[in-house]
Amino acid sequence: MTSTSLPPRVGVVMGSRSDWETMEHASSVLAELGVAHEVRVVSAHRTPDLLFQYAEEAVGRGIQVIVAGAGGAAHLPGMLAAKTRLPVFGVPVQSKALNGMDSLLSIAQMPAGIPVGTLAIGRAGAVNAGILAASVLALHDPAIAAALDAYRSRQTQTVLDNPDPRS
Ligand code: RP5
Repeated sequence: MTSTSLPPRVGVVMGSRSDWETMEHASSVLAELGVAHEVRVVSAHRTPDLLFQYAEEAVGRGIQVIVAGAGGAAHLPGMLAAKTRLPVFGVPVQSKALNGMDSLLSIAQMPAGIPVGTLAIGRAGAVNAGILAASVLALHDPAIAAALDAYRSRQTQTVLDNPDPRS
């Protein structure tokens, strides 16, 4: 699935269909910012060969940033980063057993030399991973830069317009 008919520039991948409830927030904000992206389930443990293939082919397919979400033994972002030089932003999915602390530590504690930019657990992390991916593309894309500026202005104005938390 791609968000537009344009070739995807961001790959939003996740370890399981069950991660979509979290990762759809990354996809939504990318769509809002006009960033062509694809969405895929790629499991580090259940489909390891697909993981390697995805990472190895990503640059050649025009993907410029990868947003990867996983929960529990969340090895997907780190293994993608091990196999591609593209920036990888990792989203720790909130696991049932340990509330996402397992996911967070699995994604954050990478060895020196293979970085994963690790976001917050859950929805906030997914939204911010999408925004960060757009920010990277905005360095060389004026339309995405303008969309990001407008997004931030709307967000600020919404807070300013609603100062009373009781109403
Ligand atoms: C991880 O295991 C996935 O990223 C998911 O968060 C977790 C559970 O997967 P399911 O058993 O729901 O498919 O690999």
